[in-house]
Amino acid sequence: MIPKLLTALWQLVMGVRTGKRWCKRTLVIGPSQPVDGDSVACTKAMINFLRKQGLEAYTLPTLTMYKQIAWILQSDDYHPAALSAAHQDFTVDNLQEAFDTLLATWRPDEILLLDGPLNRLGFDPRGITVFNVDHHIVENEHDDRNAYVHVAPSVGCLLIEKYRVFDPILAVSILTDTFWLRQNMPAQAAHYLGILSEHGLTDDVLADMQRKLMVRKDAQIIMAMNEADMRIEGETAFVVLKNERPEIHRGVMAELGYFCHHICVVRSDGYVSFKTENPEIDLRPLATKYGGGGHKTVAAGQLPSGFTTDLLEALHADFVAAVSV
Ligand SMILES: [Mn+2]
Repeated sequence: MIPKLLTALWQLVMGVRTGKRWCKRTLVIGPSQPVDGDSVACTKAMINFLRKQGLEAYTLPTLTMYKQIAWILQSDDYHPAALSAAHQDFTVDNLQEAFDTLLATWRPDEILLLDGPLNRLGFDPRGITVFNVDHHIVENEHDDRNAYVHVAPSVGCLLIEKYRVFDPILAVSILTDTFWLRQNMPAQAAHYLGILSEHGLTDDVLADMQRKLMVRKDAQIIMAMNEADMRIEGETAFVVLKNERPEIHRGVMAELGYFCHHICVVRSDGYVSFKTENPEIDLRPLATKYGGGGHKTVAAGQLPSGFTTDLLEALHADFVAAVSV
């Protein structure tokens, strides 16, 4: 147990040093989707960081979880109250319900939303303040009472740079969002890995993390591609899946990356991923038009439920136009 006085002193010092005073009770979460190695690793790092100083921190169950990253969070990262309706893999069908159940027992002073904008929170925070740390720039960078939104390879890099969180697990955040230092500011990312290596990220730890991240692929990915509407023209792939599983969608994106430069994959529930290898192309206007946002060369959108074939055709035409430069 850390004496209350020390905790208060630390809160004060960090407040002056980083511009952020951490609360007594924080609920640390990622966006409702996508759940990925950045949001989950950052969640874990922040829980460790806050608890080390004698503060209370928990996360909420998520709507989805992947084998690759399921090892990062353990049961004690969740408040027992929030787990009452959760499945064995700590997922729930209804985030609002999980949050409301938690509130009945444990009310956080603040919700810390990592790696996604406020509109991806996925539930009504019931009046609790949300502080947002994100590297997806929708309009402008922010550094104020409600948010720290800044360009970076991953949110993990922002936690390192701005908030002096040096948990080795943040290597997962960096590897995930840069596709193993291949894109999205890879040299910057290497710089942040260097900082982590001075704070406990050893060769063994990093090798072990990578082994855990590289699990065998799901053969359902092949099946999903087989039954999808696949339009491949030259270097451009436009694919409409009959499947709505996020991990299958991600797998299909990854497979197509071996063959195509420009990829758009629509999930059966309307979630759309956009990706291009051409750094001259900006996919954000397209993603914004289709209800989403993201990075210049990797973005996502959301079609309304029950979307029509007309909308799909319009999306196809807009995507082809956006990548034809
Ligand atoms: Mn991210």
